[in-house]
Amino acid sequence: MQGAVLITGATSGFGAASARCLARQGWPLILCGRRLERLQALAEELSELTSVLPLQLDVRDAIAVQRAIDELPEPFSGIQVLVNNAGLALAPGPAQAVELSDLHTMIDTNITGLVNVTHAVLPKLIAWGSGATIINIGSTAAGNPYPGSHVYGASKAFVQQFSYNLRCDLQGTGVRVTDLAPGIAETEFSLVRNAGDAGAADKVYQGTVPLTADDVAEQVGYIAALPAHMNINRLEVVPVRQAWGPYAIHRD
Ligand code: NDP
Ligand code: 8X3
Repeated sequence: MQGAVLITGATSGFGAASARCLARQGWPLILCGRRLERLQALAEELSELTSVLPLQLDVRDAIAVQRAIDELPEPFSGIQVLVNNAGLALAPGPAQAVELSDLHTMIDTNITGLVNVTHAVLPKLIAWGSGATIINIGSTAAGNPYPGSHVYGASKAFVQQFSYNLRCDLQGTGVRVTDLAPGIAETEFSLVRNAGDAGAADKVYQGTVPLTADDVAEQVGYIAALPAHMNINRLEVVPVRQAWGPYAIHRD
C-alpha cells in the first residue's frame, strides 16, 4: 500500500513536475503552496490519476503548518513521503548591497520553513516506518560558492547538513532521508530571484541547456520508489553543460 506524499512548493517548477510524476506512480498527493488557484488547477488535472488534496500553506508559519498536518483528512493522514521543495533565492547582488529583509525571507523559507514542515510530519513518517522517505531539495549552491549566492547557498548547505543529521536521529526507524541537489534548472526560480524581471531571468538560461523541472521530478519519483532498504544520502544532478569553475583571482 502507498501512503500519501506531501510536496511543498507544488504550484510551480520542481514541485508541480514532481506532483505529475508521482501521480503517474499512483501516490495520493498533498500539494502545498501559497497560490491556491494553481494548487486547485493541478489537483483537477491529476484527479484522474490519483487522489489529491490542495493545501494552501505558507511554510514559514509554524502554527499553520502544525495545524494543517494535525487536521489532514483520510486518505491523506498517513504520510509516507515528504518532499521539502518550497524555497527561493532573492537579491542576486552582493551581500553588502542587498536588503536585509530579502536575506531574512530566504532564511525563513529555505531553513525555518523546511524545519517547520519536517518537524510536523516526522511523527507520521516514523509511524509509517520502513519505506518512509524525506526528500529535501538542496542545491549545487550548497558547496559551490559564487558571487550573489550569499544566504541562498548557505541555506542549501543547511539543507544538506540537516539531511545528514536527520539520518543519524532516524536510525532504526526505517525513515530515509535524501538531499537531492540539482544544478541549473529552468523554472520560475530565476524570475523570483530577479524580482519579476523576465529579461534578467531569461538570460540565466540563454545559450545553454539547463535541466528541466521534469528532469528533477524523475529523480524525486526514483528516490520515492526505491526498495525500503536503500538510502541515497545525496544526489547531485546537473546538466552536461554545467561544471565547476576555477577560484576567482582579484588582480590590481
Ligand atoms: P519555483 O520558483 O518554480 O518554485 C518554488 C516553489 O516554492 C513555488 O511552488 C512556491 O509556491 C514555493 N514557495 C516559495 N515560498 C514559499 C512559502 N513561503 N511557503 C510555501 N511555498 C513556498 O522554483 P523551483 O521549482 O526551481 O524551486 C524549487 C526548489 O528547488 C527550491 O527549494 C529551490 O531553491 C531549489 N533549486 C532550484 C534550482 C533551479 O535552478 N531552479 C536548482 C537547485 C535547487 P508559492 O509561491 O505558490 O507559495
Ligand atoms: C539553484 C541553482 O546555480 O542558481 O539552486 O545556485 S544555482
